[in-house]
Amino acid sequence: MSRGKFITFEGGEGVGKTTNVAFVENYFQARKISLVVTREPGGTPLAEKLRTLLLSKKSEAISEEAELLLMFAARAQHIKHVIEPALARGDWVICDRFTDATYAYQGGGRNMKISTIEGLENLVQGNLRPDLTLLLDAPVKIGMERAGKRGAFDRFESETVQFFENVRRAYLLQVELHPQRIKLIKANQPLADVQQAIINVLSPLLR
Ligand code: Z5A
Repeated sequence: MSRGKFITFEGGEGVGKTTNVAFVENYFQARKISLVVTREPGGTPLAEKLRTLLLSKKSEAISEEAELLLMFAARAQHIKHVIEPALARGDWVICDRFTDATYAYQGGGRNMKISTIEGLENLVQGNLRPDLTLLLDAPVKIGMERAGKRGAFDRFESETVQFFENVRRAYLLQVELHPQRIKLIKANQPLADVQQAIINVLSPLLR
């Protein structure tokens, strides 16, 4: 049994990750690929509890250090109980956000040291890295407008435009640092065109 592929979706808020994860789920299922679709923070009962705490605006003020550690605590559970077992049994894993989000939000957004994030990445993930990452990129204003239509904002969604500009810049830096792994998809175009661009990136994996 060969190991499954690990594919992550990334991008700022409202760029279309959830929409396109569902599209790719259908695309792979139609091709009889056995897969697990999951998300971060979250994906296990404990990690989902941590997600609720991280997104809630009602909790006590969360320090930047605590936020970073809680993201990696959730990730450690997710890897051990969901991602690694799935890959080992040959399933593909599609994950809505992973560690590139930590570089973007905690690194770019909160200004946490990159070397600290790298240390935690190595501790929690060992050698595990996504085989492919699709970064959906759109101007911050577009993403915020799309996300804004949903109503109440969570703790991250309540951040400033400048915060999201810093997040976007950090994501684009990740593409420069990992051009083989991370493929940039222009998300500011009609959904059908976004989805065609996604298929163009995924289809070589299926050969
Ligand atoms: N976070 C972190 O800080 N550090 C970490 O390490 C990790 C996460 C893993 C939760 O993420 C928060 O956790 C996140 C970062 C932080 N906070 N923020 N912001 P999340 O993924 O749950 O939250 P999100 O980014 O806010 O996701 P989202 O708002 O659900 O956005 P989305 O999934 O990218 O978009 P969508 O729901 O698919 O689409 C939004 C709307 O746009 C919807 O009505 C669609 O129909 C529409 N849409 C989508 N594509 C198009 C196109 N092409 N044209 C027109 N309309 C479109």
